[in-house]
Amino acid sequence: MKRKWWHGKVAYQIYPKSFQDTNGDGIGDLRGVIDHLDYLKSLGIDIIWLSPIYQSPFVDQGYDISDYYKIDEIFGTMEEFDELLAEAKKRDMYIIMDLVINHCSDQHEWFQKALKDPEGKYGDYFYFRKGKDGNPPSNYRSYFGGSAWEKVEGTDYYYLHMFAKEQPDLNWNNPEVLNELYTMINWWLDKGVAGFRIDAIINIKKDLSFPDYEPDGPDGMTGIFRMVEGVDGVGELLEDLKKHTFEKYDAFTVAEVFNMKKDELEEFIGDDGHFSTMFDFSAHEMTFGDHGWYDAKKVGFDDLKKVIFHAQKECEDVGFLANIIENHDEPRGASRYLPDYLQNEDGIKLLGTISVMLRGIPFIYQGQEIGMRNCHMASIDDYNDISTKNEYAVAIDAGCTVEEAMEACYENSRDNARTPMQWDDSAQAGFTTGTPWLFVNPNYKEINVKEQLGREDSVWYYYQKLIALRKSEDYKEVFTYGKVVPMFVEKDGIFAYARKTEDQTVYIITNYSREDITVDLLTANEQPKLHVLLDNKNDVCLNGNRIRLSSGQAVILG
Ligand code: TEU
Ligand code: CA
Repeated sequence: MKRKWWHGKVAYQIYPKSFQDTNGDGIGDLRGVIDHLDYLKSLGIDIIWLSPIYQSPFVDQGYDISDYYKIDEIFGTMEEFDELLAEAKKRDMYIIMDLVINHCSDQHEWFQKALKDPEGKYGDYFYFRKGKDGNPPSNYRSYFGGSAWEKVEGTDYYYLHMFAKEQPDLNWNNPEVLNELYTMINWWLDKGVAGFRIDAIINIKKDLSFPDYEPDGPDGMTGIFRMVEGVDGVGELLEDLKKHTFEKYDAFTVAEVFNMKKDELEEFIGDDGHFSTMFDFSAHEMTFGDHGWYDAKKVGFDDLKKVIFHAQKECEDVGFLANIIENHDEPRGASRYLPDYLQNEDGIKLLGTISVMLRGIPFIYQGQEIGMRNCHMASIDDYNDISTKNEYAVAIDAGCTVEEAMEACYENSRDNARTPMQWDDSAQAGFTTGTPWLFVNPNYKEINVKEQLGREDSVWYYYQKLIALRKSEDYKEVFTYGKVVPMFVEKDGIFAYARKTEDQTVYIITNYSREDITVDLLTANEQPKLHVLLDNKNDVCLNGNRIRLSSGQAVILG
């Protein structure tokens, strides 16, 4: 495998709206990010991914961009962005932007012009098609509910939107569109961003015959993912994209790709893949219900163990995954994956140990480093997210009670992870002096950065130690390049693996059961003396090669 500059780095996702407000308008801003660079540096972060900060009407929280060359004024100015780049550079940190290019906002100039003249130049920037006998061109359901085709008033035309109707899909068959996008991407790279997290990119290739499919629900429609899955050729588009942009800058790219197949991994994240890396969503994919959040499946720790090992195995000779337990679209990992009896700091540290020490690029989502949890809001009106509102409606339509539909939001809402960052125990968790744009989780009195920075055994310091160990001189080689070798896979309650290079081995062993568990690590002759490198409870019982872990204990030995 070729060595790349980003190997061995640790990344952190900032959701700018909820990170830190500095001017009292209740919305996080760039100044708030700049002010916390030292905070992130001390945690051990190298790469910062900013969720979208471009000009946007925020129908989908900035994933609907109306001008790719502007910073939205709620976040600040381009000067402040340049300042952020410069300040990050001073600290040897890298900024990556969110690249949302499957679609733009309906307020984008291109789309506004297209609406006026669907048959003109800008009409061809999008997918305008005539309806069929008074119906949309095909029976696709968008990701956020309802038809993926929106009628243009006063014409026979509909336009395609895989997400909200305010997010029209860009026509990737039009060379002019590609040219516009490549120019824009290179403009940001020239500015000094180190790369991109690439949004929803697997959706860019359409089947231009837009075939109808057998309905998969009572609405007579089929989820639009069906069309994307059924069409070949996305690879050519992605290769072209890379050649014209990222490759020239040796940029770091992390793609949002779901349901990747093993035989496509090399093409996507191999040495010369379309992307540097992509997120491992295999745990999240397990939750997909047949209909929506109301029938989402629970993922237990046994399942988590299975899918993580599976994903690691598939990639070990190919490339690196980006490992997450949560992000801005997912509930909090602590709330989602940990059993009731591990809903505490030990459990949260255990989960962090498993994720951060895997082979790949760890991505820590803001607040994960203090163990932030899901947030229960009283009514659907308190939620802001477009997807949450849709899934709630789907649940009610399917016959769920309000309580059941709310329960589905508690478990799955994207707003669970979007509540403001909890900095301290003052009003609004120190996030803002004004009224926050989204409800602050009332648990901020107990769970906040300030409290944890004042307490040596906190989740925060534990994450700091995990990262420091991962990057330490003596162990960075094995934690970066060592293979993941699953251990005790048949043993209930143990999630353990070794990281192994030719001349070094370390062990990550965790007990997620209710009971103490004793395991024998290795046969004596295979074994030099083991040292405890990290222990979330600081009391591990290591006797030769025999180790006893209490419930919720996580240790790293080397
Ligand atoms: O998400 C893409 C995507 O496929 C989502 O529908 C995802 O499956 C869902 O959020 C899970 O609940 C990306 C962004 O991460 C998301 O925030 C945006 O809403 C979406 O693209 C549209 O840009
Ligand atoms: Ca602000």
